[in-house]
Amino acid sequence: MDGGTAAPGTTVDGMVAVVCGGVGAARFLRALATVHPMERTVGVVNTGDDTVLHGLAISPDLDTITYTLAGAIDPERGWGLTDETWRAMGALARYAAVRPLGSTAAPTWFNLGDQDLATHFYRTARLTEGATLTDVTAEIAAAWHVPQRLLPMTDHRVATMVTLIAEGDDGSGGGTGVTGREVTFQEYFVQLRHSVPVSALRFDGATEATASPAARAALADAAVVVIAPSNPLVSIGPVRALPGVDDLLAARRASVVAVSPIVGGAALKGPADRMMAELGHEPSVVGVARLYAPIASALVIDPVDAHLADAVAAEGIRPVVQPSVMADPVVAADLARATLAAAT
Ligand code: FO1
Repeated sequence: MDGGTAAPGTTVDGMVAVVCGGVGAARFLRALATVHPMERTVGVVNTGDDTVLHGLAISPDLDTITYTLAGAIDPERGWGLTDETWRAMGALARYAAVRPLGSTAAPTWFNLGDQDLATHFYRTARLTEGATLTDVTAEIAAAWHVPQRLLPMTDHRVATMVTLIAEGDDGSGGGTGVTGREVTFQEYFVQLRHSVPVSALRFDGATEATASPAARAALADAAVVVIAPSNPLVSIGPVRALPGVDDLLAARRASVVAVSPIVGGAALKGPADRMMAELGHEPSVVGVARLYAPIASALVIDPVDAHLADAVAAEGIRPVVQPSVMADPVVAADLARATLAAAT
């Protein structure tokens, strides 16, 4: 474990590692920066959402976190850059109109802003030169003057794949027997606007991949590990699917604390509540507790869920009741402080 001196407002002397998805994790890291030294914070970030479009390597969760910590995120969308322009996307529409049948050239369903494109150009060029995603992520964070250490969960390709419930199938397994279509995460999330029910998830490549050495060391050596308020299935799930990660967290679960992304039975952002229900998990803090009890000793839940604290405890994880909707900076800072306190 790391040594060091506690800064005002923090209860942790050493490193804090945060297991991250996108928007929820980015906002938690931004809050954490107000109560714990940024140089002693490391984010281990989901890359199961990563995609290649126009030949460009796109890492949405890494970019959402980088842009948020740099103060450059678009606050309404929660992804992409503020004051963005979309001229390249507009120009692409010309080619989409003449694309032959069967070609996937010039996709316009995934919006890449003119300035955001520079990040994907840089990442793609450096990966082509042989740099690892870990190297490139550090370079991009440095370019944006982000002091926190941001690590992709792996340097290997892991792709979250989503099976959609087939038309006419009620998802019970006793229906038509027809398996639904499997799509990439971004096809499900952006192209289909996460509006189609899902019947299965698969993390393609995860079993052959390894956590990057830096990510593994961060999760093993940090004084405290926080599981950010991200989707437990598609944001935290891919990190947990890497060989050895769950065992590593289970072995140190006394100093692992999770923050529930489900408040009052609804997701703070995105489809986590629906997806949990569709995949047979209770869409509540109790369902979250069940998922995290093997790897975390405490779960931060919002006061609207205080009546479920005993049910959370019955799952074998200690409930910590704390306002968790990061609506303003004071609530967010208090959440970060309480989360660290819960793990020590
Ligand atoms: N989300 C959308 O809903 N629509 C988009 O067109 C879109 C583009 C996009 C471009 C770059 C980027 O880094 C993220 C982008 N996102 C977009 C967000 C995104 O893909 C999802 O929010 C995450 O993958 C889920 O964590």
